[in-house]
Amino acid sequence: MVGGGGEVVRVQALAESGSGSGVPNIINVPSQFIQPPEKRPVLGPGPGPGGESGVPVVDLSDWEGAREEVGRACRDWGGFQVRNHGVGIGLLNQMRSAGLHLFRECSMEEKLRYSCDPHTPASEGYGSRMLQVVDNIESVVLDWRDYFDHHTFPLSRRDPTRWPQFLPNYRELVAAYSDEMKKLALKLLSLISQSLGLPSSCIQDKIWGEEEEEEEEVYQNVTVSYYPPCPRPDLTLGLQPHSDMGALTLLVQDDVGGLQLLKDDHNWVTVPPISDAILVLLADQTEIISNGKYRSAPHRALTNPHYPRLSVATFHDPSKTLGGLLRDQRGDVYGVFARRVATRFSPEAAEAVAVREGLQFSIQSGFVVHVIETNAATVLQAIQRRIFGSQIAPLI
Ligand SMILES: O=C(O)CCC(=O)C(=O)O
Repeated sequence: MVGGGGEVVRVQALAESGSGSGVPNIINVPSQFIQPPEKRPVLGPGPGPGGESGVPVVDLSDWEGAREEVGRACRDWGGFQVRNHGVGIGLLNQMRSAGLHLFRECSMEEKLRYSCDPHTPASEGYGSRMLQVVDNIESVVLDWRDYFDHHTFPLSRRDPTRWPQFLPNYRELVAAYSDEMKKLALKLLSLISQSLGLPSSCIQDKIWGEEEEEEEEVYQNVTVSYYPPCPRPDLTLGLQPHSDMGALTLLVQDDVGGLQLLKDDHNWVTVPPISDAILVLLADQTEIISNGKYRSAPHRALTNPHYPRLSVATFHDPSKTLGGLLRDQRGDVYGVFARRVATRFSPEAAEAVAVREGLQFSIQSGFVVHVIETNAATVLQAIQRRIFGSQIAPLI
């Protein structure tokens, strides 16, 4: 996190301050972490590992059956867990365990050698707060989380020397994990395309280019998040509500639990940890590209007073250059999208939107981030002009 004076304070160090033993020790949380009353979570027991919550679980070993279930889950939830996904449980466990090791066993000095630049959006490395464009940094409520972000695709962005070496095979492990997640993301996008009645490579081609260009066009980041135990889970959030801005996120969590999906715009539902499952989250560009037929999944992370929690999120983002927006003949889907996004974000987040050239939404690395304009025509024109040029290829 960036303090008022611009200094970076690590949440883990804060949580453990005073104990001298690496054990959580603080009793109260600093005011910067306290959510306003309307944002505070209502805490309940929640489903335990493998418990029932309603979040769909899809078995990918039955491809035909999966297509329909995936379509329903994308429409109703924007997210679902998958099993029999083809990624070895051993690899998932190794990544979880290495992530925990990174935060629990590596010295702060070692982690700080890989600090990301707190002033540059989406910079790689050890961080404590995702950069938002804000007028008043003091007004932002901070997340109870530290993270380590790895840039993994395209390969021209992948530089393992920027990743720590605290385990002899850590760099190879992250590279192998990234490769497997990319394969799964491609499989899932083809299933999602088919579930929309489209040819299987349709969405993939739109967002990542035709096959021969693919290596250079997939943008992928692997982010390991660490949520230290927090003495006031009723007042704080590990991660504030947001939907991801790219195409598809694949998330693996440990068995502590705390991730929630927003169902029907008002009901926070805990995603039960399932050790061999991977959570698939549709992101904003998939909502846009599906003409709003499928939705991106707003989600947040709770804190808890007893255990540190770990997750590994792999973000897949569209290439920066392609045009693939779907045209909606009625012209109002983008209005629906804009209204949903506008109500989803906090006033602070909305304030954080950089308004450029009079457009009521912000662009980061070529993507629409927060749309706060509710006029469909303006949004559509703005997206066309700023991202996709005048060539818009209808898909549905
Ligand atoms: O830790 C989690 O479960 C959620 C992580 C997440 O949403 C993110 O990194 O954007």
